[in-house]
Amino acid sequence: MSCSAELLDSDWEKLQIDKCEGNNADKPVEKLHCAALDGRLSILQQFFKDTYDNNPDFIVSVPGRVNLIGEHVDYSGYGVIPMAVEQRVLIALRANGSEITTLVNMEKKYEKAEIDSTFRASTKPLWYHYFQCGIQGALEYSEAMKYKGMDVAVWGNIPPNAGLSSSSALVSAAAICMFLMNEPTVPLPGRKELADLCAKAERLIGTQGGGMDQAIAFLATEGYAKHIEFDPLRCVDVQLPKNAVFVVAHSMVEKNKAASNVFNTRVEECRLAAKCIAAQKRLSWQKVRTLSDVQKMLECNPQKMASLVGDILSDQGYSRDQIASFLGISSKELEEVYMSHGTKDVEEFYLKNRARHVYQEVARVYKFKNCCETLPEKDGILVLGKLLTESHESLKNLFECSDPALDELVDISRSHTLGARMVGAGWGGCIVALTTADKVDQYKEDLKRNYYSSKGVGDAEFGNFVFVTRPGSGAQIHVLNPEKLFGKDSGEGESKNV
Ligand code: ADP
Ligand code: NG1
Repeated sequence: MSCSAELLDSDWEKLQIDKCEGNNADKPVEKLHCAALDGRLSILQQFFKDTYDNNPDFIVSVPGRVNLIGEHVDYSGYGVIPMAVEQRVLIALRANGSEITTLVNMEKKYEKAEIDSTFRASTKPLWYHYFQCGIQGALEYSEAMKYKGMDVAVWGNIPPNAGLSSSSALVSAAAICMFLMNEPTVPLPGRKELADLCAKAERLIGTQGGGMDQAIAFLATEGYAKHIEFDPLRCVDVQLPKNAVFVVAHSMVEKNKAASNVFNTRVEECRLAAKCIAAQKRLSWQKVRTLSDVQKMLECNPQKMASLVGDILSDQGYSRDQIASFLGISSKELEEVYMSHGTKDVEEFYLKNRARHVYQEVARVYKFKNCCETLPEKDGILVLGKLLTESHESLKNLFECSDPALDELVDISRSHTLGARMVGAGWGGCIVALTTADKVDQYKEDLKRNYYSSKGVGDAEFGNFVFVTRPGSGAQIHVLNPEKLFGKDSGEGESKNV
């Protein structure tokens, strides 16, 4: 089986996942009892004490992630290969015996908030709305779950609005907090269950994302990337080539996905493309929700689907009327039954290029995994780099979710890396580049000279924008009050510096 060539039909099946393995996916997040904290944990503990004049009972810690390959495919039902990053959201908490939760943040730009058990989505999401999503998700878990007020202090160091999943880390950590408040009456669910619950919960903010971010937040294994597939959630560790070094570079353009409809428009375009392909193939398109649904119905592999899309759909943008006539229904029915409200002001939907991106990107996910598993490191890393570059071209030209700043960073990266691409939803945020240890310093110098110096970034701040990243661990709970060590999975553990 060759990595750069087409995958054979038998390869597709072999590369799919049939189980959820590694890192105790069915077990709850373990509790680490720590007599003394250091690093960021102890700074947050002190901040909590100064604010509330009391010790926190717990500190919940959830990582951000960098997605290595499989961008904008999770909500179409397809797998991804992300890894957790070192940067994490930390939440210190203690029950306060009231109906009100007080939230303070170590960063001044996030204002203090007081919230109760109610939550209504807003078109201008505030930071604590993400916390409320997590709370709502936890409360929906079972009738036995009860809202309980907490004193909370938050400290995150995942660059926000940058495609590294800061929002999902916050949502996921908040859900854990509400479960901790309900122990021992309701025991903590397993990591997989929590990941599904938090993926659903984050949609309350208004964006219709897939489940990638919450899945890696809970299921990450230190030292490994993860191949994750959905419906149902399955995952397997991916050993990256030992000589591969991944560098993240922030474009300094921030994009809050929930504050505009660009993300949901892509979700809608993929859904409508799937329905139109199904209609043209005389399948019952009403049942089709995702590009993965129609691919399975047609029994074609994703690579073949990518070329089939070219025969069925046109390059032009489709109006609502054109899509309705494609499906043989009225525009009113299309809008009322099959479209979401968030895209009401969108006039044209680009179905062909969005679907082509998805099917080709899915092929790249399987090739990436296959390379990690089968190719010698020296050859494998070259192919991985090529896959990253192809992915970026596709996100830029077919999915149209890049940004000139991201394209510039990818261009600068060409000479010192094996490949680079934008990461996360896009329209700003970060790139991830693949290189080797001997090239990292020169690459960073290049970035500094050609990108960051003109933006006024000095040496002291440079590390906040450009950093080497290694696969980190999933969510953790640090128990500061030994009386709160409920549950048979709890036990002594070591709290690491974070
Ligand atoms: P990302 O790609 O980082 O997940 P989103 O646009 O989905 O970006 O969400 C980012 C939002 O999450 C921020 O605008 C902020 O409201 C919230 N957020 C992220 N990190 C923090 C933090 N450390 N403290 C408070 N809120 C945060
Ligand atoms: P970011 O960029 O971290 O918000 C979003 C979605 C993912 C996935 C990627 C694109 C959410 C919470 N996250 O990630 O599910 O669709 O975009 O691959 O919606």
